[in-house]
Amino acid sequence: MSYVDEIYERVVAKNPGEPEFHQAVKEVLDSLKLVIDANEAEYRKISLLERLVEPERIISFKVPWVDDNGVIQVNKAYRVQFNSAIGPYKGGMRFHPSVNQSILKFLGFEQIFKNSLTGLPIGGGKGGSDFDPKGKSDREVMAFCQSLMTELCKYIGADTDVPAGDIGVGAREIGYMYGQYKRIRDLYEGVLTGKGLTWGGSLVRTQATGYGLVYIVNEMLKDMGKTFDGQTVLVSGSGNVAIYATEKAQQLGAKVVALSDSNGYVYDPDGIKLDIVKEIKEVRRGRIKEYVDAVPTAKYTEGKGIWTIPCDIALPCATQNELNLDDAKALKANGCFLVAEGANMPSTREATDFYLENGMCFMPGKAANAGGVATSALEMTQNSMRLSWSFEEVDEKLQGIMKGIYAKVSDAAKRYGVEGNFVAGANIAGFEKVAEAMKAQGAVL
Ligand code: NDP
Ligand code: 2IT
Repeated sequence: MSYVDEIYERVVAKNPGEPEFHQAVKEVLDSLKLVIDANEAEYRKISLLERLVEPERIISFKVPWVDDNGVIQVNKAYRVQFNSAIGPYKGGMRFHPSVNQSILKFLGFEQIFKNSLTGLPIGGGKGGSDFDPKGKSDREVMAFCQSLMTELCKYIGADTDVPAGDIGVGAREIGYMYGQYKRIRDLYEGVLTGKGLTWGGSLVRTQATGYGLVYIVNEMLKDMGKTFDGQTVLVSGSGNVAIYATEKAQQLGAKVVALSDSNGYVYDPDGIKLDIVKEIKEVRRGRIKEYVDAVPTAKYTEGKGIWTIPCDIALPCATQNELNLDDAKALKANGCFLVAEGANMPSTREATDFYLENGMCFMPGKAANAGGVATSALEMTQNSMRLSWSFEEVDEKLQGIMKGIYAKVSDAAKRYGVEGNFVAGANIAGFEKVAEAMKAQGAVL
């Protein structure tokens, strides 16, 4: 059996009941076959893959907090410190009822390669809780965040592990967690990113993931002799990534016709009016169906189905496995030629294989959504230097980073004889840097 297959079997056997983690490992290992087969003896000798698929540390803890009725609630929280070969653990915190160890391990594993692709010195980590911020009062969210940080603050630090936002964690949650960290540790340091602009945050961080996604798609389009101008675009989700992907795509002349949430999707053939979406989602914390109250010519449909709308470009920006084989087929049948992932692993493996086998241009999340964490790393840099850069300065750096990622990903695919396969390109290019660092540092991780 090949080294890669052997490791995958071992991962499945040793991590039972963790399907998302198995899925993420399989995708990466399948791509790495090309590299590993060429260097098998060397990698086997240092047990590189055994070490790569095992998190350095998982902290799992209970978060008790008091709700508005005076009742004590208990949630589970985790921080997966996956790999620190190239820098301190870096990755978001997700608050969603579906959160479990499998999901956080898949996200932490992906983050290793994504962070490597940015070219910045950040290792891979992820955390979160099964706490659901939906429908909670600000005071309840504060109580939860403070209780979580009372425990988490023992394990993180500006040079150790730097969490940020993800699903269910935005500026409000980062603020409450940061305040509690500072209070307990008595350190005013860049321990979290995505902070508010008056207390150490970076300009462009809010927009970074969505903007970065559109910047890398722009590079892909350039190579095909196309531009965003006049393209019809579907964006799933209506949270942080979806909103700013829509904003930048519109600025570049695209027509974004749909957005969604976990209840359903809106279709606006005239083009989504983003100021209305921002008011609903960022101010009122409402649902996407409220869009049709303000825009009666738009249509709201309950349930899945967004991928059946005809488009040129699809940008899944909600959550893992939101786009399956049937969705991929529907996209292709209706004229979609390019898919780029704002979310982490939104396409199932079958959908991904379909894009690649049917001539669709596809950029996987670990490359396409790396602009968020890259800008987080720029926030860390500014915090260390104790200064802040202008919007234009950060945006320019972000554009440079996304161009760099596209170049690395396409180059790695070419080097290994799979030109245009950006799944292989992203996994290989991300892996190469981490593997070299692990080799150099010896049997410490
Ligand atoms: P938000 O919480 O701001 O928004 C999440 C959006 O996705 C909401 O519209 C939400 O709908 C929808 N969604 C979440 N879970 C589900 C589900 N199970 N089924 C259907 N829809 C769902 O999160 P972000 O925009 O920050 O994150 C979106 C994706 O992007 C995630 O995969 C995240 O890991 C990834 N990402 C985020 C980065 C960041 O900087 N924020 C960076 C890189 C990747 P509803 O309100 O109904 O739950
Ligand atoms: O998935 C991701 O890359 C994020 N949620 C952002 C992580 C970060 O540290 O900014």
